[in-house]
Amino acid sequence: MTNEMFKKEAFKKSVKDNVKFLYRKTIEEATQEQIFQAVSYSVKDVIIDNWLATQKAYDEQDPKIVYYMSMEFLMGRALGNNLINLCAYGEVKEALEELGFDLNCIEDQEPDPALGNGGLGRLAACFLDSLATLNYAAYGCGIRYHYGMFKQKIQNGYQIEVPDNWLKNGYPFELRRPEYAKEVHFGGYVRVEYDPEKGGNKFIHEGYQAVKAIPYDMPITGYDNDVVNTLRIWDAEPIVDFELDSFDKGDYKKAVEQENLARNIVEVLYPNDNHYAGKELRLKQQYFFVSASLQAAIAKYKKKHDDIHKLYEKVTFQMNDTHPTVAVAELMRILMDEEGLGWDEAWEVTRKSVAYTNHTIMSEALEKWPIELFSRLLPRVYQIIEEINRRFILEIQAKYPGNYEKIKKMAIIYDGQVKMAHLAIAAGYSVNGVARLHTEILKNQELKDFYEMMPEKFNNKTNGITQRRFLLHANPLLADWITEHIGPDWVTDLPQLKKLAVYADDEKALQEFMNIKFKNKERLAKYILEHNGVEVDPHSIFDVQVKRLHEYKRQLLNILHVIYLYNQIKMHPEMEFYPRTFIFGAKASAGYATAKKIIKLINSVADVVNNDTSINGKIKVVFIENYRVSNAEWIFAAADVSEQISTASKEASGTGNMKFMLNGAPTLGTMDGANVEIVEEVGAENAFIFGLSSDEVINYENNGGYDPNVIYNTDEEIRQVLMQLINGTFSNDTELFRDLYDSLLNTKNTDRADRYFILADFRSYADAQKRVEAAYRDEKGWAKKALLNTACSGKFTSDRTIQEYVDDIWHLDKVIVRKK
Ligand code: 26Q
Repeated sequence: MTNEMFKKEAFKKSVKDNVKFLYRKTIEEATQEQIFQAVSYSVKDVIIDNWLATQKAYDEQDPKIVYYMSMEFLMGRALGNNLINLCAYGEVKEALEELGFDLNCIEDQEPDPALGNGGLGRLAACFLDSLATLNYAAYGCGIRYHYGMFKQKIQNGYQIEVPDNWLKNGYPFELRRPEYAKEVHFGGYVRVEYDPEKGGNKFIHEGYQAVKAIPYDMPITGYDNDVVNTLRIWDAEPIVDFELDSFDKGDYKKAVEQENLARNIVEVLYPNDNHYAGKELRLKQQYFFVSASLQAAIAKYKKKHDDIHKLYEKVTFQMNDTHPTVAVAELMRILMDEEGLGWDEAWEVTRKSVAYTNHTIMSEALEKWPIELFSRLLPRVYQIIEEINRRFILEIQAKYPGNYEKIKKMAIIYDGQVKMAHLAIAAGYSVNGVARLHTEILKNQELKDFYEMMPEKFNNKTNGITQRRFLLHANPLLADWITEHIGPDWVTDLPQLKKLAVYADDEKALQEFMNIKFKNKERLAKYILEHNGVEVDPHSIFDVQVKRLHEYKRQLLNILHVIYLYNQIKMHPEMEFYPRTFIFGAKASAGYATAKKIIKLINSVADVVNNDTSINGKIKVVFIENYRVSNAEWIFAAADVSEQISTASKEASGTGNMKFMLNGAPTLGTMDGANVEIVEEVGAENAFIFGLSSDEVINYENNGGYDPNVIYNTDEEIRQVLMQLINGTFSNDTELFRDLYDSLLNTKNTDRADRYFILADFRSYADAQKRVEAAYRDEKGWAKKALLNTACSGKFTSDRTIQEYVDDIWHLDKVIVRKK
């Protein structure tokens, strides 16, 4: 208990008052949704005091600030998380019980803010939690999309996308700040004029369209430390007629165009994950929030400091992938055109202020913008990128005289395209990957030339997750049990979990640990029955793969293996088989046909297998609709097996893998991304590893030599599984899954058959699954593995990741907040 307001009686009164003021109702008359609003306002009341106190502390102590620039923040619900971090969850739960409400149901009224796709967006959210908890001054900078990630409905086995109108009832945890609005300009042209005062040219941007960027602030509470940082997301509003430049007054066409621009720009999140779509509107979104955020950061700096040359001493911008990389040129523009710096001075400030994180080596995710589009939309910014490119090429030439290959491979502008990763690396003072293996692949393969030229910029920051949301909130039974055994310090010091290792052979402790897992499985089974109408047995093994649907993540391998097991059971009914529930959850990008087909396949297999009484319920297949942060919390807590089966080298890190581990589910996976480090922490005997190594995959990719048809022709059981895709076993329409079949065996639509090495890894995967089953039969042995996974997960807290960013990249100062 840290707050007076959370004294139960005061809190109850506050909720009643809010219901009265907001809705003119009594507690008895209010709907659950209205209670949610009222409770949230009561909580916000407390947060606001801490928020003011934090900003005052920052004002007084003047710490360096990190601006985490990201197109995505996958925050998930705020109410429960805020109560956890304010250490008021228990108190509020009791207060609401006394008023006749269940906090869980109230939490369930909150829309699940999904301003992100998957890993990259959720990482940004975990980082904000850790930054606040570790007492660092930070802003998240992003976009207030009116529609976030779509809601997924499954109809007849197909994914249907439903718009997610999360702002419909008003969102209680945001604060509109119109007094900090900024203007952002698009299009037009640049006029060059001699400026006698400057003794040089002046660049004047004219004929542009303008939108007003209005910030909305969301509080980010630290855990038990009174810190409240800010996520600032920008909305767009038209510039109304009386605000137009005198030049444009009465220009009706322009007024309409500007209004449309403002309406479109923040309308919706692009639902692409690990896939680049070169859409003009996407570039508008990027520039919109980057420009507004930089303007705000510089204005804030200038309030306290008069020397803009030293901006980097107090400010640093971290670019979450290349999506905000236009920041490099926009910062140059502001420093030169608005602050009056010369090129060299501006470049010095810029290159000391921006840093870049790479999240993918998938070539289809690399951002390249056509020059035509870029220069038309952002003429002045494009000019600046041209000059950065010109100077960068000179540097390359100086280092590698006569080597034109290098220029071809490394230039920022080449082949009619602007390459955002090259811009980010040329300008940034730090370039990092997100897991050890990923960073090594960047250095030795994808970004080899850049690493050779500027090795000092490259570093690794293995991802992490916040245990406050993914254990303390998601799994209260396990959280309490851990605290009973090792005390509460793990909440802010996750490596303390190591102390649980002494219970690895303690039968009572193991029994309790597995009882908690069972209760969580019952909770999930109930959810699945309510939401999917499928009955699953909590005694069965819960084998879970939840993540975005992507071919490289290989949900297809998983479901093909399910078909294989089904065949085995049908063929050998007497065979020993431990009942298994295969749980999937995944959204496919709306335009990704193969991904959508895989969802249909999973649901078709589920229909056949779940309704085949001859297998006695030994296998159940469940596709959880609308996988998102809120149901993820329940799913991780209930998992026995964590499926992390990406083609080695393709998954930069993964973070779901860490959430499963934290909740005591051993990894069944390839040596990819952070799986490598998970195995290193927990020991190979407590994980189930299979498949080609990243070196082997990369070698095949570079030199050829892999032919899935050889496997097809020699392995009868695999051939049977593939035949069943096109012989009517799972659909009367034998053509329905033909594309999936083809993708594995022939090169009709792609340059390579089985791009993701599914057949290559199939046998090895099936063997690993056998080992899982054998291990699970040994009850005590499994409990020990599960417990050791939790005990060894300490490294994967985002608190550790953030501390590494602070020590090696950002160099921030801790700030202590004292109230009153
Ligand atoms: C780019 C251009 C246009 C439209 C969309 C995009 C786009 C959007 C999202 C490109 C990529 C993404 C998302 C990438 C992502 O989530 N990567 C994941 O990042 C995680 C956090 O580092 C890693 O754990 C995952 O391995 C990685 O896949």
